[in-house]
Amino acid sequence: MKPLRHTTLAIISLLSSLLGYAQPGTLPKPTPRQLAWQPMETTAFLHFTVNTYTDKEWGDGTESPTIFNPTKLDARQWIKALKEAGFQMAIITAKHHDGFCLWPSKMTAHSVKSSPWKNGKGDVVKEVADACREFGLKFGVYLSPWDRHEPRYGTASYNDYYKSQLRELLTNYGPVSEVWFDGAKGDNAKDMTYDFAGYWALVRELQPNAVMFSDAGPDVRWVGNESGNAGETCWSTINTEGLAPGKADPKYLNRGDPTGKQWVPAETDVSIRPGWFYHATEDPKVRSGKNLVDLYYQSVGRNSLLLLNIPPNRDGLFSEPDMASLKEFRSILDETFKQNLVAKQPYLTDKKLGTFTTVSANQPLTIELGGDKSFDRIAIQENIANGQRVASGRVEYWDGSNWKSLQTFTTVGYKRLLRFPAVTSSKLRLFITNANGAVQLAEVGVFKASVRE
Ligand code: FUL
Repeated sequence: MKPLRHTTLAIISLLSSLLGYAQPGTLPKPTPRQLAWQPMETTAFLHFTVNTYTDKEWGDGTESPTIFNPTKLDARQWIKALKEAGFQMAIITAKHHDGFCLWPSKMTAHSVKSSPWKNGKGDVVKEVADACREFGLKFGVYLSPWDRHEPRYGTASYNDYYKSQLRELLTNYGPVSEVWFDGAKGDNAKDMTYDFAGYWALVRELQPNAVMFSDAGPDVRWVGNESGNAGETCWSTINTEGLAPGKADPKYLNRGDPTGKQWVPAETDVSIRPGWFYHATEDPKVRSGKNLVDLYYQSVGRNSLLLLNIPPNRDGLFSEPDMASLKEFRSILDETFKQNLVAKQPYLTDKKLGTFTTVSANQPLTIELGGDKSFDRIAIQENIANGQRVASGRVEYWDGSNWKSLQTFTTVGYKRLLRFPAVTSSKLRLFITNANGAVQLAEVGVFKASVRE
């Protein structure tokens, strides 16, 4: 290598590190399983256990399995409603903190097999997995590490118990696309060192295509709140090297870290109701379809993925208000995004993330609308297969005689959605003002929102 090239590289590297970005060429990239996960956009959580019958959010493990009796349970009703509302995966709480198992685990009697439901012959996990297969949704499992029932909890042998349960869930129900390791643990809980390295190795062995969620990965990270808000700036990268498994500096969960060396995108988990479990008193407090649309903009529209919880009720069904909101949610989104007003532009409107136009910082990209159009939403997407590069940008519109500023934004990543009062114009200009290398712009969409938004 010639000395001059050395110097140039050294300058680029110094500038990149001064700007606080990873250096081109060393940009973290998603694994195939992460790349398959991100475009699902809307996924569902199903919180269901003895709490549904005790009206609690956290059971203490002393609940009798005899209280679990969802006489009208119909997982097909849940998954059909989710399918019609555009959800692409459902994750069931196979075991929550109370330790009650929704499947007949061989490891404990504290499960559906000791309940009156179907005379102890039922299996909620199986019904959900089968319904997901029938309706074409991916299937995921939540298995709480914190277990307030199992006597082995707090001793090393609990790790064997947990791994045996994980093995049951990952071998008996077909493909599993996500495994959720909840980091929650009560203040007065027994001390317990989880063998996360062992749990993760087992998932990789049994379900190599599944992504794993915990507070900080290995594949998917927590967004840092349960209110449905990804960071206005949201990088899919963080640093986890040298930290305990599943740990990261909490300050980066919400917005990520542009200097992060690991690709661990944020998942936004939030409930359609105030609680995670069903409580009849919360029937009037179900989020409206319009409110769910806001959540979509605050999560998917900020480079995250929405994991919306819809808790089945005591009968074992989704309740009417929840069903109505899901329906309204999808019909508003469909109406808003039905027509991309961008006049055909190679690659940018083909709905393929892998075909892109390369844009350098501060080089305007003109977007023609083919005549005057009224619009109030813009969608921008990067080809994340090659990493995340946009740090900031702005959009201008042509008012007939001048370019006028419309919106500024920060990160893009998988998707950035912009919402603003309607303007009428025939063309736009997009500037990437700061980026971590040449930007691979995959999609640009310009839309007029549904009046119901
Ligand atoms: C939390 C749990 O404590 C809640 O009950 C719920 O499962 C939520 C998704 O995660 O950490």
